[in-house]
Amino acid sequence: MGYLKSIKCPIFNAEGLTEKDIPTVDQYYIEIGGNTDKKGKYLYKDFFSMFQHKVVDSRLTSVSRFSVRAKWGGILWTDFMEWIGDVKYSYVYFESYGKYVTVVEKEDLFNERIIICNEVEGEPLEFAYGGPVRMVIPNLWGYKSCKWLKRIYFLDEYIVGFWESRGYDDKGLIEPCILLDVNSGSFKKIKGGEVLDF
Ligand SMILES: Nc1nc2c(c(=O)[nH]1)N[C@H]1C(S)=C(S)[C@@H](COP(=O)(O)O)O[C@H]1N2
Ligand SMILES: [Mo]
Repeated sequence: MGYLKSIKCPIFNAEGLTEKDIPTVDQYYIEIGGNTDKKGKYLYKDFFSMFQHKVVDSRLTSVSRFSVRAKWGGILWTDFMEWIGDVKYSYVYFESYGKYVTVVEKEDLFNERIIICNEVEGEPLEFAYGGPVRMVIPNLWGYKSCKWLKRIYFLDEYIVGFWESRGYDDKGLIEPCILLDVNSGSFKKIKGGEVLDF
């Protein structure tokens, strides 16, 4: 059992995806698109071999009032953007292997802990938590962190995402509230913005 499951981290799966709906790791690809000359489909292995593996300690915090801390491993967004190079965009579009879409504003993508994640606490990211590949954007509500990641597009215009079309805020900034700290099992008060620690 992986770390997240062992601490009973909630599992969100709005599109009702099952393991059969996603390709096996040797056929899994990530598609880069939009305003970039790096556009194309990259097989999982080829994609991850282009970057150094890094680990960040951060929290995924859901508008449904929980926050979970973990060591997330994968490709730092800053490293990814360095490879992308010169690109003009205002938004980044993330789409899953299901019907899940979410779009993030450029200014919210400079956080150094944003990661294209394929590992949690040294183990491969489990299917239930978005494996083999998901986004972890700790400075925004969890609905901006797309699981079962398939597409990353650099866009000029905003597209309304899955939860955003159902009333969730388009920017997704974390607001002050009281929530469950999944790691300790206790309720904590947060002051808004990235939850760095309690
Ligand atoms: N593809 C996909 N990504 C998703 C979701 C989803 O339903 N489908 N739920 C989002 C929401 S609302 C949150 S809080 C986090 C939850 O991540 P977890 O299921 O690993 O706890 O994933 C986000 N990414
Ligand atoms: Mo969420």
